[in-house]
Amino acid sequence: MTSSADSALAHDLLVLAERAARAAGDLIRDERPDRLGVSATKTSPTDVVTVMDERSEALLRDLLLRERPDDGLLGEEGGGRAGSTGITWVVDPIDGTVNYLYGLPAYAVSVAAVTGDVRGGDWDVLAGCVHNPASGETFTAARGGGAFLDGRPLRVSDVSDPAQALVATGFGYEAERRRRQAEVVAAVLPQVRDIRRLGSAAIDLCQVACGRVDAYFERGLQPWDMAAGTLVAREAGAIVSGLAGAAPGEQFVLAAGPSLHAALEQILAPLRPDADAV
Ligand code: LIP
Repeated sequence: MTSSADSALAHDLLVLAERAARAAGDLIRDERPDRLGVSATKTSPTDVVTVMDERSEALLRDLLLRERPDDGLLGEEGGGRAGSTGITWVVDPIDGTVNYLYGLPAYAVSVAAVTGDVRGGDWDVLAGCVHNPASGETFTAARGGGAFLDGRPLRVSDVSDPAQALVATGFGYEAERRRRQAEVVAAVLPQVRDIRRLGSAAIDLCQVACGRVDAYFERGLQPWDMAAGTLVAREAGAIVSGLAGAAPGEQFVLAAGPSLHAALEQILAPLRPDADAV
């Protein structure tokens, strides 16, 4: 992002992203039925979809494409729609669906405007918003414009020693992957301050951005889980990558401040957290 025109576009996209995320957040918070059920499952019987996931994504789709009808859109619950502007909206209508289903206040609406090949993994985020309607917290970032929590600028922590690091992580829904992920966490746990498992990648990445955790890693994230949160974390000074210089993506994501990232990667890499079988 270099020119003032690029910055102006990123700002305009961020304004729309935040408006959409807040509107969807109000919907899922205020219209959550007392007896919320599971309307479908995906990769496993515990990978659930609720009617509110579907309603939230419909609201996001309608609002974003009403304002920008020629953009593309990729949502967790509705597949994709190609656009002609080069900009694709990547949305997670409820990130942390299981938390939402159980009434745990750690879920978010994640909205990002990206350019490039989203499905192919070669994409850049221009603007992103992660809104937690339960807490009311809204994380925002425009490319090159910094990261903010409710308008206050964010900076990652300066922890450099893994033994002092509070590290967030998450797990997939399939048993065999969870078994491997548990092996990785068991090996990491004695080498760090502690582990946190919040249940939403979008929120985890934003916690790195504001220093509430010092690092976050996970295997298996989809573009909608991570697009907005990755920009927020990077704009707050985090390095967000895969392993060995790879781009962050479904294979693996590690987000940490620059003084911690390499030391934590040295702990993680030998454990092969980017592989389901070793
Ligand atoms: C969630 C991710 C989280 C992961 C959970 C789940 P969902 O996304 O944000 O990082 O650990 O297992 O995949 O399914 O709530 O949209």
